[in-house]
Amino acid sequence: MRIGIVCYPTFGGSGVVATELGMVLAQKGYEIHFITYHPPVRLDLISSGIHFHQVQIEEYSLFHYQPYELALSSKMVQIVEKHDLELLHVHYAIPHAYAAYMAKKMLQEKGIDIRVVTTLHGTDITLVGSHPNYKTAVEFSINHSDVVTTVSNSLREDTYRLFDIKKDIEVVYNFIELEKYENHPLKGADCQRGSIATEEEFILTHISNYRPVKRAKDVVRIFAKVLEVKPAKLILVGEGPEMVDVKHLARELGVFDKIVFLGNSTEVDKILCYSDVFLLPSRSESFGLAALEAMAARTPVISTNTGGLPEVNVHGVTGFLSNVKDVDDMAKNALKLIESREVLNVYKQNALERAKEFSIDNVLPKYEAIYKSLVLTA
Ligand code: GMT
Repeated sequence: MRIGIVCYPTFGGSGVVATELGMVLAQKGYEIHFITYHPPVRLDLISSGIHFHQVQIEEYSLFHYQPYELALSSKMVQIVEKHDLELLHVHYAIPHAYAAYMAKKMLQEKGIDIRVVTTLHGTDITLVGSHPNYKTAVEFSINHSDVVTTVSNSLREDTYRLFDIKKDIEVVYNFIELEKYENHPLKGADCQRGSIATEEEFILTHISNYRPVKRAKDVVRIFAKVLEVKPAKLILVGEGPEMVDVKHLARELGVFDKIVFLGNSTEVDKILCYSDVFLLPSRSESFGLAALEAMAARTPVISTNTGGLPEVNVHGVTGFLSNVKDVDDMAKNALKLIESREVLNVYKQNALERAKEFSIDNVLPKYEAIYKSLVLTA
């Protein structure tokens, strides 16, 4: 099957899911065409079955905003025609589902019936998509996709609650490629923790894009409370608008020197290999792919109980859930996890066992069934 995948090529979870899905499909013999403005960060371009088509924007001074949707939908039409694609799978509604609808209409004029799957990822519904400035177009493009999926039950409910949706929405959870973690070259070789922390220190980790929705300053507050009781280090991975405030707060609380700032990284699996506790105190989170990646690396999770997080992180088993902003509770729970190495090892094993339920082997057949149902009825 020949499939076009449209996504954001950045470090965000939706782009990661789209990229990893495309790469696994290509390994299974699908012909995968990524259509984005930049090669996706986790894309291995030199692998068979993977093609990349860059959406280029002509800068024209008349425009205050360059018309990306026009360039994207034009590119989709060209690539569908040139490579005889059978289906477009767009990740993140804004503006991908809208551009796909336009491409579909343009292709219809040429006698081509392209099927469109839209996967909703989170903020395209909760924070951005339902804003009155975008809602009409987002609702329209969801209703005109052939199949709509969400990455959790919680996001499915949010979509029905926030929009007037006339279609069935199917939940297809995010997935993990466990082999990446299980066969990691560093596994069993103690992950060179020594380069990050002393033997007595526990390692807490947070990975995000440091947008306000992640509440990254709560990570520093939790860490400061943990440090009052246990020796520890905090690894911060990623970059984003709140990083300056995070550093400022870390200095204010006197914990700056105990934090390792790693910036954006494509080696998340190696970093998680060092970690003892993963912190995700988000205000809103449709799924929490970063938490799942941590669990796959045997790292239990301290998170909020918002959105889809309770569908991933099981309270008291793979970590703990707390109310948004309840820093005291999250710190208390983190201390429960690291009470002793023996206790921590139990949670670590539970985290891995839970992650296995989201293995690509369980999730991929769901996407494949959707693709087949659409292409065979075309
Ligand atoms: O969390 C972000 O800011 C990035 C965002 C994205 O769209 O790339 O992540 C969303 O999609 C991920 C993949 O499905 C989910 O795991 C994240 O929970 C979701 N983020 C939010 O809902 C805030």
